[in-house]
Amino acid sequence: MIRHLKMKLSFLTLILISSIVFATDEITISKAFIKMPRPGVDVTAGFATIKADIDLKVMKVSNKNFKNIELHSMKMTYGVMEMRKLVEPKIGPNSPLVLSPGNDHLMLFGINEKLKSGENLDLTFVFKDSKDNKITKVFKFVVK
Ligand SMILES: [Cu+2]
Repeated sequence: MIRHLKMKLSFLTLILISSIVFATDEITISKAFIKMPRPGVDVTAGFATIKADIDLKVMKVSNKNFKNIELHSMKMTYGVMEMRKLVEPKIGPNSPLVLSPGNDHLMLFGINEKLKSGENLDLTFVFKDSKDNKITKVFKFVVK
C-alpha cells in the first residue's frame, strides 16, 4: 500500500516536472529593432532573430501603431532588390527566423503615431505549432 502510494507520488512528481519544462519559454527573441523611418516616410522595416525549440509557423504580426505588418524576403535579381511577402514562415529547433538588414525583414506599413528614437514597441506575434495550436507572444522592439 505504501509502496503503491510512493509510486503514485513519483508519477505525480514526474507530471509536475514535465509540465514545468513545457511551460518554460520556448520562443525567444534577440536583436529586435525597428528602423527609424526617414522623415515623411510612412513605412519602415524591423529586424530580429527568433528562436524556438518546437516547430512553429508565424501567422501574424501586429502593433496598434501600424496599419499592417508583413514578413518579407529580399533578393537581388539582376541588380534589382526584390521583396516578396513570406507566407507563414517556419521556425524550428535548428532553424531560427533571422530577420536582418538586406535579408528577410518585417515591413511595417501605415505609421499612426510618429516613432521616437529609443522607444520600445510591443509587437504581437501569433504562431501556430504543429498541432495547429495558437501561441501568442509579445516581443519588445527598440526604435533606432
Ligand atoms: Cu519589405
